[in-house]
Amino acid sequence: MALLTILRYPDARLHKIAKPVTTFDDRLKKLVADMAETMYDAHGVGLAATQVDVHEQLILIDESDTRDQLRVLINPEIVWASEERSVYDEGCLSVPGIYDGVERPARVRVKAFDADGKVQTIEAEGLLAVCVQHEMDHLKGKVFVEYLSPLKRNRIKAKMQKEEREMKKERDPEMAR
Ligand code: K1U
Ligand code: ZN
Repeated sequence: MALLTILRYPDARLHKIAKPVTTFDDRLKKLVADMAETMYDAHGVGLAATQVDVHEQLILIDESDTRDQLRVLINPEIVWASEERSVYDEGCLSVPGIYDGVERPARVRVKAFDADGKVQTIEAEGLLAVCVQHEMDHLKGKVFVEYLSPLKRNRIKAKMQKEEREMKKERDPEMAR
């Protein structure tokens, strides 16, 4: 297994549209294993392939307290969403340290394949419903900060760009001179 690099907002690759998975082979299983290691290492509840620069419709979620209930959703589709909506303070491994309220349908029914190509239907509410919708947005090239006001989004972008410059300087002190 291997730890993968998580793209950080405002990296343009986070806005690419993911393509459907067509082959359920060992390459896909290795990608799932590497993404799971990366998600658990980063203490995330979810991870979309887009975030590790793989533009295929694959998301992982583990919302359990025990961190041993991995869900693998391939080519996920929302087949039903409740009219009732709820607001949740979302976070994102691609926008570390930023949390803000996003309103979405409170419950969703999702159809997806697992890593063996078997169809599954998931009835999601609470954190699972939030996370499924957040990760599916990643596959469409959308980051949760795009739900926030332009003022908030621009502040977040500036903060992330400043952090990126500081991290670059730490990696290459020559840049600081
Ligand atoms: O980067 C990601 O897409 C993963 C993201 C999933 C998510 C969690 C909660 C709300 C929306 C999306 C995270 O794992 S964020 C970090 C986190 O561990 C967390 C944040 C808020 C609540 C619970 C967990
Ligand atoms: Zn995210």
